This record gives sequence, structure tokens and C-alpha cells, in this order.
Amino acid sequence: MSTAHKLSPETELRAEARAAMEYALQNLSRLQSESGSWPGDYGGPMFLLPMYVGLCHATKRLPDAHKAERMKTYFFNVQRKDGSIGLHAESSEGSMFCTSLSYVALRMLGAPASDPRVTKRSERIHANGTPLGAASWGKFTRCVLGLYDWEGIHAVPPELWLLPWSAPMHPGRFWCHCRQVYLPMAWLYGSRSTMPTDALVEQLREELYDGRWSSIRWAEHRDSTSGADDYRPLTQALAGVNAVMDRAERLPFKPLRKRALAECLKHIQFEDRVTSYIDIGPVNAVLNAFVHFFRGAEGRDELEKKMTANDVYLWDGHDGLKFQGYNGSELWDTAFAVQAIFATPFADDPRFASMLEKAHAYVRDNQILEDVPSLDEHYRHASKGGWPFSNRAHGWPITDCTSEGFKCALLFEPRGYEPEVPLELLRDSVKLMLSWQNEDGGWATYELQRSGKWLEQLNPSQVFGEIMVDYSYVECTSASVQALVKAKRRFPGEFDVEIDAALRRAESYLRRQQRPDGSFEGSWAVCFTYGTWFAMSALEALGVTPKDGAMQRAAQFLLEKQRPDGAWGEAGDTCRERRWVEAKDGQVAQTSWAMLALMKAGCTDHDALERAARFLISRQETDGSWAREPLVGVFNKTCLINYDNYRHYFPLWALAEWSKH
Ligand code: LAN
Repeated sequence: MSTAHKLSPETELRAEARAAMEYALQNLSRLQSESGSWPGDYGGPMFLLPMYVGLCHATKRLPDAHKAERMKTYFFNVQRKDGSIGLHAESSEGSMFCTSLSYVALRMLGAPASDPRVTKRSERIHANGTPLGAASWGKFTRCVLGLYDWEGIHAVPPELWLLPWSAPMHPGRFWCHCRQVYLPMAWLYGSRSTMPTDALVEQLREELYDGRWSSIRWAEHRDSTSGADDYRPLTQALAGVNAVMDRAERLPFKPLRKRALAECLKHIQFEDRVTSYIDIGPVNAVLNAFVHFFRGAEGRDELEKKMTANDVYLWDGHDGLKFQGYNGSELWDTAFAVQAIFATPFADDPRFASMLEKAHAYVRDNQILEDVPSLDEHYRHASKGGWPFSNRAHGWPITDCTSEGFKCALLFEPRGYEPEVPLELLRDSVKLMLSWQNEDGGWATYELQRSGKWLEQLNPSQVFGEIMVDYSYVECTSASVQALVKAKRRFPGEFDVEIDAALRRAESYLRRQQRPDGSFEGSWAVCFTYGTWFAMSALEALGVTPKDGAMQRAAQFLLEKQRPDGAWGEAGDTCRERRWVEAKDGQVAQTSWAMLALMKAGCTDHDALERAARFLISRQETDGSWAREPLVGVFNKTCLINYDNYRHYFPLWALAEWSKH
């Protein structure tokens, strides 16, 4: 810019921000798919691909040579210096769960035991006491593959599914992800399904257990755990429940087993059917397929459908071919991208009209049109009018995805993108959002909270926190609040009483979540910048002013965490440890959330915001994108996951809001 030297530094920065937004929009428009969404890499968790490879081996449907090569590449890329694999791709320590499972997978994909990288992994396993110390899901998977003995795990009785609803431990009360993992596990355990032993399995038994396979006293290893796999150590309550269930399992006659297995199968088949065989997540996607495999001729058609549907979880990314954490994050990404675009001064620029048109179609065409059949019988909440995280074919609606989808639909409405989301469906989503509010005033992820926090004492996963119950979350609550505030304006007089009551309870819930240091903990991304952004957005939507103490304390917290280069950087371990852990570098997604949060809180420290904007601009690549950075998504406190598009639209959104601030 030839006149740049005449402008004040601030005006100059604003012009740079405008240019950065334009480049970012061009980049987004390049990255958009024909369907209108922004597909992205959703890898990170390291237990998924090995489970999938195990399934391919058992069913004799191994990937072709090219895919197998790319999967091996992935394992080698993610392998840590000491030969181990962590729970997720960037773990600061190795996990026996994922190291041992991925060793098995590598061998099933044809990597020879003599490959130095494979040898290194097996040395690492042995130095840490063999896979006998792997977390429970690792042991379970190996039982199915014939690489561990069923005696060596605690009972997963299918009879739990026959309990009356009033039982506080009824699986229908579990968080849907937990429920849908333990459902096929109960079937597989209850029928002791193990694939027929083959030459490779025989060999792996030798390699994994140093030739001691036949002398292992399995029952003694039910609770053996290697250090890194012990995030949630065994509680007395779980030890007690295990003892009772293990004893019941030893009874020679189990009168209810047949009925219980049939009940489990009914729910498995239902889940397959209502999700177009995709299933709610990557774990039951694999385990349900195993179930159909073991059903033999009866399950053949369903196995076929499952194997085809499971392909959608595969993603060939920069570091290799992986099995993703979901069948994509497309609705979620599209909803945020759209909100970011509308925040810029270019929303009506004809250059970006077709991008918005396609995004509109994606949001509209992926709203869920009906409830699943006989919902109560299948422990399902309503779905009609909701939005999913990925697409309509998957079909499970989520509270905050519904809210973000709804907000988008309203943004599009006055701009004449046709056909619009029908009004009746918009009303359905308002009703759905209202029906999802918990007694504590917050919103959980997919369903109402159906049991108490005490159930966490019985969390058997060892490596994940908070998986038993669907709790209220700051993020889900904030999104719902924002959407309901808009719903009230969109449908004046129609839902006022319900919405006002809901918002009052929500505000009180949110205020109770603020930590003494002023921050809000996020649960689905790293971590306090994310949570605080959501909390501030909700409070602002509720009409809370910057003078309010909650806003001031939150802003103060963020300002104290800003780095000298203007950025914010929280390390992944923040979530595990539930306290701020400074990252090595500042990151663009977290910097964007902190900026957005500060602006929502009415922050008047213009210098801090300016430095943050400068950081975002300085990190932009010449093609308008932002480079890959450490993972910022997370679930269940311990496992990081890749939201690859966050770096493309959050900085855009933050710069857009900043340029109006
Ligand atoms: C997701 C993905 C989406 C995510 C958001 C909508 C972003 C969030 O705001 C609410 C929680 C939710 C729905 C979420 C919860 C946990 C999931 C389903 C995942 C992170 C994707 C994969 C993860 C799932 C639990 C992985 C399998 C592991 C188990 C412990 C069952």
C-alpha cells in the first residue's frame, strides 16, 4: 500500500485486518465442498484406528495396499520418540492402551515384527509390563481378537439392559456415548465372542506376552494398570460392583442371558437403523460391526451395511490415514463459518454470495426432520427440528449444534436464500431446545441429565473422565441461551413465558460455573479461553452489562493470561489437570476465543485487543489460511481431537468483530 506510511498505526492495522478478512474469505471459499460444508480432518484419538483394523482383520476385509500403507504411515508419524503411542496424537506420555493396540494393528497391516519402528514399540510395551496393564477398552478389544482372555476383564453383563427404569444404574440413564459403547460390549461379552485364531494371532500372542501366553493367570490382571492408563483409578464403589457382577458371571446357569442378549441386539439394530448404519460414534461403529460379524449368516447383511458406512470415518490427512472421532464435523463447522462470514463487512459482497448460498443449503438440508420411532422404548429424546454435529444421515441431534444451526437459519432468513427452513421446523427446534434444559438450569450434550454425578464413581474406562452421565456444560448452555434469546425475538409472544423462565435459570447456572479466578472451564476445546468465550457470549445475550462483576472478573482473567506477543496459548494438559497450563506458543484459535470473549465482556483495554489482532494477522499465510497448530479440541478431559477448520474461521470471526469494536 503506497500510502501506508501516511496512516496512523491504528488505521493501518484496521486496513490490514480488512485485507486479512478478504483473504480468509477467499480461502474459505476455496476450501468449501460442493455440498456447502467445510470437510476437515477429525483425527486425534489413537485408539480408534487400531480397533477398526482389528475389525478388518477379523472380517477378512483388510484395506487395499495403498490404504494399508497410509495407515502405517499414520502410526509411524504419531509414534513418540520412546516408541509409544499416546491416548491421542499429541499426548505428553505414552499409553499402554494405544501402544499395544496399535502394535497389533501394525502387524495386521503387514508391518514385520523386525521393522525397527515396530521393534521399538514392542520393546516399549515390554519395558512397561506387557499389555496386561492396558486400560479396559484395550483389554476388551484384544479379547475379541483372541489376544487376551475373557477371564482377565470384569463382567459387562447384558442383563443390565433388563433392569427396570427406576434402577439408578439403568444403561438408559448413561450418557448416550457411554451407553452406545457398553451396549455392543455387553453383547460381545455376554456371548464371549472371539474371532477364530489364525497364524498371525498365534504369533501375536507370543510377541505381546513374551511367550508366557499359556501360563498367564488372567483373573489376576483384571485391575492391572500401567501408569499412564490410570487417569481414573479404581474406586471402592467400582471394585464392589465388579466383585458382585464377576461372581454372578461365575454361576453355572444364567437364566436371563438369552433374553438379555436379544434385548441388546434389539438396541444395536435400532441404533444402526436410525443412523443410516453410521452409528453415534467411532467406537460403536466398530463394535456394532463386530456384533453382526459374530452373528454369522444372520448378521451378514447388516455387517455389509456397517462396513460400507464405516468408510465415512476414514480420513487421509497430512499425517496419514486415520479413523476419525465422528463421521465429520460438517454442520458444526458450517454453522461457525457462516456466523464468521456474516460478522465481516463482506457478507453482501457478490464474490462470496455463492459460498453463502451453498452453506445455507447445507444447514437447511441437514436439519433433522423427525423423531426416531418409539423413542421411549429406545431411551431416546425427541429429534425433530434439531441439528446434528455432522449430517442428517447420522441423525443424532445435539443441543449446541441445534442452537448454532438455528442461529444460522435466522441469519439467512432476511437475505432471501431460498427455499428457507420452514417456519414449522424452526418452531420445532425452539421446542426442542426448551425441552433439553436440565433441572440445574444448564444444557447437556444430547439428552437430559438422567442420573447423578455419583455414577462417575463407577466409570470403568480408566482413561476418560466424566463419561457416565450427560452433565450440563457451559458451552451447550451458552449456545442454547443465545439461540433462545433470538427465538424470542423471532416468534414474539409465542414462547415468551417458557423462554423467560428458561433464561433466568440458565443465567443462574452460568454464574455458578464461574471459577474463583474469573474463568469458565470449557469441556470440548482447550479450555478456559473457549469456556470463557461461551460464557461471555451468553451473558451478553442475556443483557448483562460490562459493569457486572462476572464480566469484569472474566475479562481480568483473560488479560492476565495474554502473552507478550498479543496471543493466548493453553496447552492440552490444561484439560487433564483442570488448571491453566501455558503452551509453548500462542495459538490462533485460542487467541480468537479470548478476543471474542473480551469484546463480549465489553473490554476497554484497546491495546490488548489490538495486540491480539496484530498477532492473528501476522500468523496468516499468503493464501489466506492459518497454519496447522497443536490440537485444540478435547473430550472427556483427556483426549485431544482435531478441529481442523477452527484455524480458518475463528481468526476471521475475531478480526471481524474487532474491526467493529
Ligand atoms: C463430540 C463432538 C461434538 C461435540 C460438540 C458438539 C462440539 C460439543 O459442544 C458437545 C460434545 C460433542 C457432541 C462431542 C462429545 C464427545 C464426542 C462424541 C465428540 C468429541 C466426538 C467424539 C467423542 C466420543 C465420545 C468419542 C468416543 C469415545 C468415548 C469416550 C465414547
